[in-house]
Amino acid sequence: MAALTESVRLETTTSNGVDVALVIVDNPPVNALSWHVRQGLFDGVNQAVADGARAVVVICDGRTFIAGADISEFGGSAPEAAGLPEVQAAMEDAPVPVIAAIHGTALGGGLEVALCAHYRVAVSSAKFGLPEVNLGLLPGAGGTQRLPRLTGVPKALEMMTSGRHIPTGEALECGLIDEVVDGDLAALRAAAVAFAERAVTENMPLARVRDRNEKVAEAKGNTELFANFRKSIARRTRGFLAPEYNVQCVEAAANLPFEEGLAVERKLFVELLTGTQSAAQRYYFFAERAANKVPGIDKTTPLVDIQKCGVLGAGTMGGGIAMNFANVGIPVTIVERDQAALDKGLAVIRKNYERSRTSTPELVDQRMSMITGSTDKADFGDCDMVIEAVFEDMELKKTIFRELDQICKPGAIMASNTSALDVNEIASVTTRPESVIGMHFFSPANVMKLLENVRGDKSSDSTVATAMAIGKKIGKVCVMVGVCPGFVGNRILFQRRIEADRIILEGATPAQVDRVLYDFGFPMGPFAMSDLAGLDIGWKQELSKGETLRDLMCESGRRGQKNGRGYYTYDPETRAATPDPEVEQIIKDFAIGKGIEQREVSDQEVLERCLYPMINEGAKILEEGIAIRGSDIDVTWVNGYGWPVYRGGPMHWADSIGLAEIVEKVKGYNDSLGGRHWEPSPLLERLAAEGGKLSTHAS
Ligand code: T1G
Ligand code: NAD
Repeated sequence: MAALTESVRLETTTSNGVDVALVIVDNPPVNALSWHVRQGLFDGVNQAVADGARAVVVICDGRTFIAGADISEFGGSAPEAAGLPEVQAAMEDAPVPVIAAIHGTALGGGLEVALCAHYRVAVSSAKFGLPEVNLGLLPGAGGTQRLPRLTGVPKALEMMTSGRHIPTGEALECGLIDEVVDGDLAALRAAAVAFAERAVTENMPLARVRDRNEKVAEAKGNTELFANFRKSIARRTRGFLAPEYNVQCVEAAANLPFEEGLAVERKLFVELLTGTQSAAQRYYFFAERAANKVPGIDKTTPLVDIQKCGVLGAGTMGGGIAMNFANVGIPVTIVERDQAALDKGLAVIRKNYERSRTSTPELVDQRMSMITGSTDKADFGDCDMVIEAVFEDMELKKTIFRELDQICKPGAIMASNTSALDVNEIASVTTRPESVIGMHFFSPANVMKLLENVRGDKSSDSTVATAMAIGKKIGKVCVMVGVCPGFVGNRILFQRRIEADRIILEGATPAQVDRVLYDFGFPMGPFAMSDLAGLDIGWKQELSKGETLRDLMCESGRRGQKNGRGYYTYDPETRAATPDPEVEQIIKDFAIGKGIEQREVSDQEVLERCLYPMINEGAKILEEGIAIRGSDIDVTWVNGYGWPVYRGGPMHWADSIGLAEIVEKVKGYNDSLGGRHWEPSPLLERLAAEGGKLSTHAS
């Protein structure tokens, strides 16, 4: 055994007289292609050949094969080392068979390395993908030219623009791998060495993927194929640059010789790598992983073992929350106040399962069998965690928590799904506030990835750690926040709403505001969102006196999408939204009644007045320590409120504009418009003065 670099070693073994060299990568946590890995691979393959090995196996220690280039090295100053193309040439042009032995995830540059082996062997649990598009990139080490040569063009297009990790069965079927092994790393090693021996004894060809053109030839000049594919992903990839660049590379693979295709790939890769979108998406990659980390909480913090969960309230949120636990095999008891409400709630859950794309009758029954309905809270007695999702009313929630305090077993976690109420006040009515925490899911709770965990003043480390761990287990992106009205997400949303409601009184139209935010990258603007949620949430006809625009909208019979009339009118067939001149008149009259002058409002002003108060509020949230770090605010808004990930999030975006510019504008609007939301955050001013950043600020 010879150590080549700090993370790669060379071992040799003999299999029935055939000398096989193993180049072994060991670079935890995910064997990323850091400089010393690339150098080690290069040295390893060359030395193995020089030492007379009859075959070479490239394999990794730890939990996975190479999961890609080392993203943390991008834009950094890693020491000089062999480049990936050199490593790949050493493998591809080796005079002996090179076998890639894959377990865990072969992703990005890792799969591109494997594609330069002559053969690929994998364990049955392995996954394969080129997810660079999720980083605003494309496979920059030949993957765009080699993958379609193995899988064919349609498969490569789908994999590269979705970033999907495909399982072994699919990989074998599409020709990506040559052999599957059941078992662990040791079984993989043995199988790869046996395959290498066979490759030698049976004189198997040194098949270079780059030379296999038959599958790409099928798509040569087929402009319709690419046009149809572009159409099929247009909606999902709106605003992103990388998906189109990936398609252009596959087009080059179909229409150009390998080397020319490689040149197209290189050019487009560098364009993306040096652009703002990939910088934002790479920032976001690490931001999402950082959000998992709560200071003072680590692997030694005791967790409550959630074997059974309870949900109180089977309404809009309760039902979705229950599905999350059932989906990961945790039995759920869901309790409603009466049988009718329970039956209605369970019926909605079943319908949601039935209409999901991946559902089968067996799966629906299996999931429903994990959910037990009841109208008796005493059935929460054996639950390890109970999540309350009843009406947003403090007195009701306090009554509920007093009852849960009596019912729940010692050590059980009692969580509230409140969207804005004071978790400390709710906890204060129990004898065990240390076991109380906010777990704020987003609607629809079985779909939205974000989970805002709200730490009360008395929530214990164990309660906090358990909420983060169980959140990850049910597939959520968790952010830990402190107690304040609206927590992080809604509190920032409120600021945008204030200005959106104000600017339409000054002459901007709801459609203009929505278009500006839609073009910015949000799935929809605030007024279309109101129409979707319903204009009458919390509105009481008997109390309505036409004092607010919302009163006037509701008094005019508008309820939003649900009755086809809101800020827009909705086509009953297509649901298409059309701006409603009557609404614009209602707004104008209301504004004039308030003595507010109408004027031309520019799109830039709309953008600044909707987004800058959000940034200012984010800084205030950091000042108050409600968020642990600036990037958590970005994770909240990207996952919970549709902030376009290719802009990183409100904090990253503010940094990209420059905080001095933001402060100057905030002060300007504070002078001209006023309102607490325009009072500049001292932290924002300080960071602007010091050249600091919001996204990397930690409270
Ligand atoms: N580079 C650097 N660090 C990485 C990394 C990478 N590629 N992948 C993961 N990490 C770190 C991560 O930050 C975390 O650190 C720890 O590893 C565990 O990750 C030329 C240009 C492999 C499926 O996009 O999808 O190749 O927080 O918490 O949930 O064409 O990580 O513990 O300090 O996510 O088990 C393409 C990215 C790169 C794959 C494991 N590859 N990684 O998931 O663990 S671009 C990717 C993942 C490229 C070439 C191009 C996932 C995972 P820390 P984790 P996990
Ligand atoms: P909902 O009105 O759809 O459902 C509430 C359910 O609670 C109803 O089915 C009701 O019968 C039940 N309920 C009321 N009192 C009860 C009691 N004493 N015992 C048992 N069940 C009882 O409301 P929702 O939208 O699901 O909201 C629930 C909670 O989640 C609220 O605190 C809300 O603020 C929060 N929330 C809502 C959303 C959203 O978008 N709807 C998002 C995040 C958080």
